[in-house]
Amino acid sequence: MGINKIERKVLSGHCLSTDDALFLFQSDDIFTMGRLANIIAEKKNGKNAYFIQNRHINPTNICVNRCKFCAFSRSKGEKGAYELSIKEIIKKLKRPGVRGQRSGIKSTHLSPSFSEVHIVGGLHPDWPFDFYLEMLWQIKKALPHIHIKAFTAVEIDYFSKISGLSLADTLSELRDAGLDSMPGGGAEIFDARVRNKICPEKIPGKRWLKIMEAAHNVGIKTNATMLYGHLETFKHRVEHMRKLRELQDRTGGFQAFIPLAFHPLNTKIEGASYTSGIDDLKTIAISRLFLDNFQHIKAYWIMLGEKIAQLALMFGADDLDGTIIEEKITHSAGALSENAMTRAQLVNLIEKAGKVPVERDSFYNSVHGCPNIK
Ligand code: V47
Ligand code: SF4
Repeated sequence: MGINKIERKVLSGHCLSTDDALFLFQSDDIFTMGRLANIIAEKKNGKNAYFIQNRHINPTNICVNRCKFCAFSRSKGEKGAYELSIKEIIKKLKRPGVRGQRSGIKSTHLSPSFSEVHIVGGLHPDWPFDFYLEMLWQIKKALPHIHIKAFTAVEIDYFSKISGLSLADTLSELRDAGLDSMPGGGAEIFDARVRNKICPEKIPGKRWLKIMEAAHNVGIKTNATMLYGHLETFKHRVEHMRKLRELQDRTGGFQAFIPLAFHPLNTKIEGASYTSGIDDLKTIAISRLFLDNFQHIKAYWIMLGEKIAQLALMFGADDLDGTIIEEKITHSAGALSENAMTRAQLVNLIEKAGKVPVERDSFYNSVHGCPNIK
């Protein structure tokens, strides 16, 4: 096998094998991978690079799991632990946003007209399932036009446990209360041995996949993620993506794949460091080439940093995520990026990468009806 054989496979529209993906991870020829991944990205989405005006909210950092890679979570009563009331969540949603620290973004530059709220948080030991239903219901009542993308598969599993409801009923109740789609967090790395080292309390990979399948079966679209750059090997990454590709073949319910670059600060992963730009770009490119049945690959700029995320648009990614406004999970672990970007900054990054900025809704429809610029 060689990169030329893989190139012929890609150009003739054949699916890459796990051996091909592993070969690419072991290769340093990122320019060939990037060029091929860009060809596939443009076949799927033209020159479009998507972004969304959104806002992140984390209702609580109190979590019973305390994953070793998570610098965001706290135990109940610990210094730094917080809980937001539903009123406080809605107040945040009605406020334009906080200032960027380094870019000098003023809150008045941050558009209040975002279209999506992304809500994930810790597994709170005391909050009942009804609290989450009420949260969704109240947000919909206060801001009916906002799409609610909320709760990782890990939270859904926890809700099913605390409510005593089946997975399908838990998901249906959330959907009926206002849940529009789900993010892709909590997947981490499926390999059981590594998972046991980095997040021993978290649901197994098999359960994560089962919950996503159940969500897709009740009509809830989701994303999928992979946390990389900690203790896993390239083989673990390929196996992780293979399982996602197989589930996507069955349900078609994943919208985007998002490789999440591990951030080491304040975590309990010993000896770990930041990922390299080369590894970030390689992982984006290989995921674009391997996950042929995923329409979108997201370069989450918060974790990649603005500049690598921009380069990722030339390495197979077609989405930068959004304006974010307030980000706690990665910033607790030493993110080097800002907390927020304005719409104009996102448009500028995309244009300078030679792509067409398309402001999207949560289902990748252009909010202006056709590819738009500025
Ligand atoms: O599940 C936690 C990860 C995830 C660290 O679906 C860390 O559109 C790096 O899933 N270093 C939450 N990563 C974020 C997430 C996400 C973000 C943006 C968009 C979408 C989407 C999903 O963050 C967690 C975990 O995998 N995480 N700690 C860390 N130290
Ligand atoms: Fe809790 Fe999620 Fe952090 Fe794990 S990653 S400790 S489940 S908040």
